[in-house]
Amino acid sequence: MPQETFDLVVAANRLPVDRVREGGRSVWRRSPGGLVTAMESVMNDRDGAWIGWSGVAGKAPAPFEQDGMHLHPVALSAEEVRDYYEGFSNGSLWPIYHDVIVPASFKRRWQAAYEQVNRRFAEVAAGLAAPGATVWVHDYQLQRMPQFLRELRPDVRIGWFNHIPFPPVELFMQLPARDALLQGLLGADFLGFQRRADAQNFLRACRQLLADEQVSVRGDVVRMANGHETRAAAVPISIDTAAMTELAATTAVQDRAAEIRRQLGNPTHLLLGVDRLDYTKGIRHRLKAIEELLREGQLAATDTKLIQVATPSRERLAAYQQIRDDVELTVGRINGDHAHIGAPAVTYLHRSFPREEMAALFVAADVMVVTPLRDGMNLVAKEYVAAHDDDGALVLSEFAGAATELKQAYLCNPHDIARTKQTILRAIEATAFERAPRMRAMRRQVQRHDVQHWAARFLADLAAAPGQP
Ligand code: ADQ
Repeated sequence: MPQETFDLVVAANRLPVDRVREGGRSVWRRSPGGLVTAMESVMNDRDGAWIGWSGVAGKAPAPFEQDGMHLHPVALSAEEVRDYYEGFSNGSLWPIYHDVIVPASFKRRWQAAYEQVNRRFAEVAAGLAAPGATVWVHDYQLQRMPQFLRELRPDVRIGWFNHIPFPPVELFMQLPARDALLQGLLGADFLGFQRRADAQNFLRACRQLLADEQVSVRGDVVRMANGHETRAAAVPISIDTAAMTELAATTAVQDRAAEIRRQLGNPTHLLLGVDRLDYTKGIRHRLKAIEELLREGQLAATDTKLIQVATPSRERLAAYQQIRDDVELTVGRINGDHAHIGAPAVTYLHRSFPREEMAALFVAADVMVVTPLRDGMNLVAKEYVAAHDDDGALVLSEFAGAATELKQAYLCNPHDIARTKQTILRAIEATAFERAPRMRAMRRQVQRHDVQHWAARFLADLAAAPGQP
């Protein structure tokens, strides 16, 4: 029997579901997050399939349906998880694409596995795409896939979206696979980036590194020797704003927010940090600023509290074990110096929470502190703006993609601890009169530019891209 084909195929490293145990048996549960919500509505409209890794090494489970989406698992062996995912994706690409906050490592074995897995994704997509279908590829783990897919299926429209920054050419050049990565992406018709600066970095890399390949760049379009054209532009991602605002307004979430504040002794100022425990997120810099403010007496632990949620992430990699140790040591020291019995200065939570609890935290916090050293976008900043009322404040790093959109935030350079301290103090001390217009302007921005708008714009740009000669 011929395989069923689809008009829209989404490819991402992970499927939008996790395998969890429920009542003694193993079931699939939809992973949280705006991307899944956004793609779900697009996919239901267009009868789409999603291909990705299930999260478990070994044989791939059979295709299945979940929430109206056709899910097609791609198998990864344990070695491929080590070499393609932990190695090339997170040991080579992730540091280079985030300003080399930690040094990048390169291994030829990793590069070979990356090629192999990207080729497999392309083969699965080629088998599932209907004639003339649209294939939407996601993120830095799949940069070789567009070229492989174009070779197999010249008839399909291929788009790729980069969730993380695209580095300046001086850093990108360090990658031994640099030409292959660019050629891989040029298999697509349209490339979406978080910021204009990211698209510009990509175009500059093509101009500088592929000149000998008869590749020419005009405006935001790259033309290959065979005439195929690829357009690169900014399409900033967002959140399901209406859903977050609605959830935050429910009695259950409002009551829980009040309870959180009560449990902390009703502090005058409640600060909040929410990040994946990643060295790019600037958690150490944030803690250092707050520790100094407490030590100098500019903040008092009796009336100012910080909740830091640090979601477990990539725990098998040494750099992630290191950042966890550093953060936990610092939290321990701050509490040792400033906590009172039953009243920690920093409440540190190293686990995942349901959406309702996250919303309650956003509602409860007077000041949201988002201080990445480099971040593609940062959805947490947008979630806070959507969830909190007018009497809130967002401290936001200039190095988060969100800073180009949320201009009314209290912007800071997290490397500059002295100024970051001043910015945090300003946000804490701001009057309701100063805060309200900033919060309203930012909320309007995320209402107008929500994740549904993002997905529609990406697909429209992909459909309109020049593509084949
Ligand atoms: P991430 O680096 O994962 O994403 P981010 O944009 O902050 O970062 O998104 C994290 C999401 O996870 C948010 O929706 C947040 O609410 C949720 N979350 C965090 N901690 C949680 C916890 N403990 N429990 C439950 N939920 C939690 C990458 C890029 C970003 C880019 C996104 C989307 O690194 O720059 O914004 O993709 O493109």
